[in-house]
This record gives sequence, C-alpha cells and structure tokens, in this order.
Amino acid sequence: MDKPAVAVLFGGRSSEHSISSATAGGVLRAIDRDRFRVVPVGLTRTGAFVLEDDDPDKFALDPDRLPEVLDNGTRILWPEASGVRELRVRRADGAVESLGELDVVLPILHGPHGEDGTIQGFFDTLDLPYAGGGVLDSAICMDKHFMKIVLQAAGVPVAPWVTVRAGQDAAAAAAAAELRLPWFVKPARAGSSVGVSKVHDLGELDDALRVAFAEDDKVLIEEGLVGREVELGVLESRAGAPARVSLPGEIVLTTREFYDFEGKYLGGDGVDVVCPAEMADGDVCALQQMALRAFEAVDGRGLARVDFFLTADGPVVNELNTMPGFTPISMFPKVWIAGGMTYGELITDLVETALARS
Ligand code: G1L
Repeated sequence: MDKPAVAVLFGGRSSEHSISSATAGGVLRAIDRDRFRVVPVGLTRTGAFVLEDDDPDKFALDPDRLPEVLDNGTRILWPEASGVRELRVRRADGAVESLGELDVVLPILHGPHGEDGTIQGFFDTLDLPYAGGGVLDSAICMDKHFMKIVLQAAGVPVAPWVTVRAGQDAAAAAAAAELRLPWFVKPARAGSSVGVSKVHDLGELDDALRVAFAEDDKVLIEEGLVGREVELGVLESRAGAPARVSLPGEIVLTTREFYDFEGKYLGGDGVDVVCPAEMADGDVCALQQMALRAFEAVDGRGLARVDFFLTADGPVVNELNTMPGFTPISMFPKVWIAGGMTYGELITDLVETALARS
C-alpha cells in the first residue's frame, strides 16, 4: 500500500502565524517519512493556501527571525467534497498539477480560523480526516468563558471569574462576584497569554482591561490562584479505547511573574519546565482522573493539554488547550517524552488516530 499522504498545514491569519510556522519546521523535521508522504501547506497572512517548501530549516524557530509563509503563487486546490481526495495545485501561470491522493491533514494553526473549530468544520465538510481536536472541543476551548462554564458543569474545579464586555463597569462586576485580588485579566479568545495581565490592586485594572480589550471584546477577570502550576497531556486512543493521560509537567517561574508568550515560545529566561513533576503517586492519579474528566467534558478529540494550579484547596483547572505548544521543547511533547515516547512517535500517534477515525 502507498504511504498515507499527510498535509502539514501551518501559518495562518492569527498573531501566531510565526509560532505556527516555526512549529511546522519541527514537525517537518521529525515526522516519520518512512511511514508518511508529506505535503507542506502554508496559509498566508492574507488567507491563501499555498504549496510550501518541504524545508524544516526555512521554518526553524529563531527569535531573531520568526518564519513567514509567503505567497509563492502556487495555490492548493483542496479535494472536492465528493469522496475523491485528489489534491491539486494551480501554479502562478495557471497550470494545474495533481499531487496525488491526500489522506489526512495535520493542522498546526492557532487562533481564529485555526483552533476555533472553523478549519475543522471545513475539513469535516470535505470529508477529510485531520489530527487533533474537532469542531466542538476546539470552539469551546478557544473561548475561555465557555470553556469554564462547560468544565464547571462537569464538576471540574475552575478559578472564580466574571466575564465583562467593553463598556461594562468591570470593577463593579469583579466586586459583585467577590473576587479576591490579585486578578488575571484575559481576553476570552486569544492564545498563548497574549493580552493577559496580572492586577495587584484596583489602580492597575484600567491598563489591564485596555490590553485585553485590544485582543477581544469579551474579557475575563479571574481570581489569581496561588499554587504550583502543572500540566498534563491527554491523547485520544484508537478503536474506542479509553483516552491516555500523561504524567504531569511543572512550570517553575524563577524570575518571570507568569508564564507568558516570551517564556513559552522564545525560550525567555525565568521559566523552568520540570518533567515529570515531583509529586506523590496518589496526587498524580487524582490529576490524571481530573484531566480525563475535563477532556470528556469538552467532547475532546485527538489531544489536549490540561493545565492545573495546585491550590491549598486542591487542584483547579486553569485551561484546557486543544492546540498546545508543540515544539520539541513544549510541555505537551515533553510530558509524553517523559513517558517514553519520542517526538516523532507522538506525531505518528496523532496522525494514525486521525486515519483510524476515517
Ligand atoms: F497534532 C495536532 F494534534 F494536530 C496538533 C496541532 C497543532 C497539536 C498541536 C498543535 N499546536 C499548534 O498548532 C500551535 C500551538 C503550535 C500553533 Cl501556533
């Protein structure tokens, strides 16, 4: 049998275009080419799907030069929704060329049109299998307001919060909800800590709201939780077997006040990742059960990273991310690597799970 053809889709229209491209560089380098035929597909900032160079170095994560998908004029023509999965391209001169059958998409896209369920819906419509989250779990997890409501309804502890809209009296809303300072002010729908601030006293609230409302017209004010910050990975299994859950990894802030964009992606100082986290077996087990419950609550598909704060009152879920950081040094790969998988095997697992669903 021919090798399954995998479209590695990256770039995108969000502020995280460069992170996506850099991550794809790591995936292009590590994906098992004895097993899969790889078709790199870029999504430019203006929304064009282009056939990209199969060149990990071109998309390497370099803080001084974050990679871009540029419009090279070669357009991807997606398979039609006809059960025929032939992928074609149209060159700049108008010539159309077949790239053969496409079997599965590996979407490495963040934010609007990436992890919010819209691209997943596009592939569902084309009847094309894809790795990772589906429409519903992606959409729920993209919006922190709805994510918290769904988790809370499933009995998963979340931090007390209020959701405010532009023009609302946010200080009054926070007071009415009796939120204890410090607060975290976050846009409802932006990834990777963009627009997030910590508010230590009321005087800092206006600036924090301005920064958050620049990203979204819906903002969360959340009680700042005190405790260790640990994250677990969940992976869907094949053939109806129960989802798998990893060991916890821990984020240890040394000089940075919280785990922000720079700390996560640019290898900024002040953050250490300890994996696996040091913890009693019973506590690990309790976190694993809670991570699985959270994954089920959002109708999780493919994978998720579930982030906890270990507070004095017990573990609280801070976030559930269906498109977690995915470079070889990111937490999600690290927790599986700590369990004995390689980065390449993790990619194979995600793609094979998607193929098995089709
Ligand atoms: F492989 C999956 F599951 F499909 C997958 C896809 C995307 C895992 C992780 C990610 N992560 C990202 O795309 C990103 C956070 C690097 C985008 Cl900026």
